[in-house]
Amino acid sequence: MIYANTYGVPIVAGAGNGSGSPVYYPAAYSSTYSNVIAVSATDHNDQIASYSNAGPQVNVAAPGGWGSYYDGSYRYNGPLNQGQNIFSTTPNYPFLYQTYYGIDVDTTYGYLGGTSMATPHVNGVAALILSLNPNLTAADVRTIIEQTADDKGTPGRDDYYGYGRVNCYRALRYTLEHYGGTLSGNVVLREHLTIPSSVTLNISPGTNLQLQNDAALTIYGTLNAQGTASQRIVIDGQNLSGWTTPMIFVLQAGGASIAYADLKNAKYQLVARTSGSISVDNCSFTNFGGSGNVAVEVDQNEGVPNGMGNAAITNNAITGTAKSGYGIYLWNVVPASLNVTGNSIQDCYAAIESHV
Ligand SMILES: [Ca+2]
Repeated sequence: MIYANTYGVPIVAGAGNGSGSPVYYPAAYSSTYSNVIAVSATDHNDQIASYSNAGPQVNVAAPGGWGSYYDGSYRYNGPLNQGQNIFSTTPNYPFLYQTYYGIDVDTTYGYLGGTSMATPHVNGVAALILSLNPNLTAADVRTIIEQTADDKGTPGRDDYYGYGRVNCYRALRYTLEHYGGTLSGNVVLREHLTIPSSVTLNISPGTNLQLQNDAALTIYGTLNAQGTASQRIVIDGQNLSGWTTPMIFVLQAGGASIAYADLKNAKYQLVARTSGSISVDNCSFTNFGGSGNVAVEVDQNEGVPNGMGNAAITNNAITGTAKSGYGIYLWNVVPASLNVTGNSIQDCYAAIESHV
């Protein structure tokens, strides 16, 4: 534990299947080392499993399954166990549960119940948190998992559920909204993601970001969305319609560097109302058409008194629909420097509307 803690490695351990206290070691080290996460088990009804150990060292609960006792033994795969237990790898040779205890668990893959089955859910969430932000400490990871668990049982932390049953979705949102991180691969966002000041969101080259349910990015911190010529970023608003929710909204002192990205299918695609700096280079903007709609807007925010940083909108391809919408809209803003060059703007009501 000490060695792992020295290197910032989280250790996730099952509380034990002793049906009560105390929490077994090594899970019980969670009260001594901040890299240790002690996991209790919930059953198929999202209630603490009766076999789970409990105690002040429990940090979080996770689905551990239940099994049930009939025909004279514990059953995990029978007709009465449907939906109760946790599918997992098992040994690919006959093993003790089968040969000695006679438990009906399959070789190679099978259903079982226990805090050993609960624990990997938390390992997985910890790994996903670190995949978003590998700079987090093990203590950060534990804090995120605790703070985003769904509280169960008596209100607040308790000795059965710890801070609650682990919630992967909330943990990942919390990670980005408190610590920042990097999106990559295929990402679906179904709720607004707000990046606060002093936090940075990176979007990797090749990322395909789908915004559903009018979700969008609101940036008070920093957005780095820099694709490459061969690995462009796609941000698809899926017909996001509201003006108050542009696909990317850079606010206050936030900043954004966006390059080699294809933005599409939203009424307003990028709106910067910030005293920070923005650069938008080699991007495309399509399907924002409609009267008054805008691909790129730089707009003095009434709440931002100090003008704006540098604004560079260069080498972009902006395509309206049936000569409607504004390509680039500059409104009531005085950037420290303004560079609007090299853009190809077609089929808009106005290519560049400037009220600088
Ligand atoms: Ca509780």
